[in-house]
Amino acid sequence: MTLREITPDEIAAFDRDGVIVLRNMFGQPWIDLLTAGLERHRKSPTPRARIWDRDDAGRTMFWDSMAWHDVPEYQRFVHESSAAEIAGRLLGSSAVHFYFDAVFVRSAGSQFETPWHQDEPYWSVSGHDTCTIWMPLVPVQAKNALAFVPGSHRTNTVFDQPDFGVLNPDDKPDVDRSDFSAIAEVDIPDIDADRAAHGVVSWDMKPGDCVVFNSRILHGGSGLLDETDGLSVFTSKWLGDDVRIAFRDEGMDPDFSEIMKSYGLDSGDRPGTDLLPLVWSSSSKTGRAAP
Ligand SMILES: O=C(O)CCC(=O)C(=O)O
Repeated sequence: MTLREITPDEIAAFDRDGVIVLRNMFGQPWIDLLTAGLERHRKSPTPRARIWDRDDAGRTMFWDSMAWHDVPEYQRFVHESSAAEIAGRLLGSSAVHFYFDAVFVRSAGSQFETPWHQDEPYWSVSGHDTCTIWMPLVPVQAKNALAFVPGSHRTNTVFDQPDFGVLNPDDKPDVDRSDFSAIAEVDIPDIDADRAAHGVVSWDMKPGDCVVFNSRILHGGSGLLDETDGLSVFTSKWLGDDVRIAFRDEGMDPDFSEIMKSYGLDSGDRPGTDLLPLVWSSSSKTGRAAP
């Protein structure tokens, strides 16, 4: 059960813009649960965890992904919160599989801005019907929140996506690298040079609010924090009806192909198994835990 129904207008706006902010979708118990999960997670990160940025004053940006296998609080959120249903309603999908969680944790005053990019070109799956639910666990101002170019999820352009593997000030070995230059048709436009011309949107948000975005939308920013403000964000990634496993020749980050293969998944398969579980379907109406 969601705190409230997703309206037809919201579904239409998400389809048109590729992004929508939803207010008060998760009650405080879910925020407390994810905050406790993040605390546990930070003490025992996955092998993929990495600092993306460390400045001279010691401020950091920490990232990790697919930690839910080891973090019971994340597991509970995935299976029992309304997140899967929100994704399913907005995507117009009849079945929603969980893909992975990722956290983005900036210490107070971090100036690090996430480079503009699309998500789906990096993924070990492909499809239009995918989304991320971006949830700040602390209040965030619009100027510091993740920003989006509405409608850019509809472009068929293959952009020269940034290589996130270079974000590695601690020189961690064996990080995923990506190079789209051989397949890219165009550079990502200089969106920050004229955000208004690109119609860039972001929102003041408080814990319980979320932004849901199609994984093909151009997004970035989410930094330049004031000296007293940190930013902890929990994201969950969801897969809808047209998604297929897709092991790409170049660019997978995070590269989940090996773990997917170990679960018997191969390119062209529909998501499934305990790795990418079916969490919600329009017919089952199993309902989610009350917020
Ligand atoms: O929060 C951020 O800085 C980046 C989030 C992001 O790029 C994503 O969830 O795909």
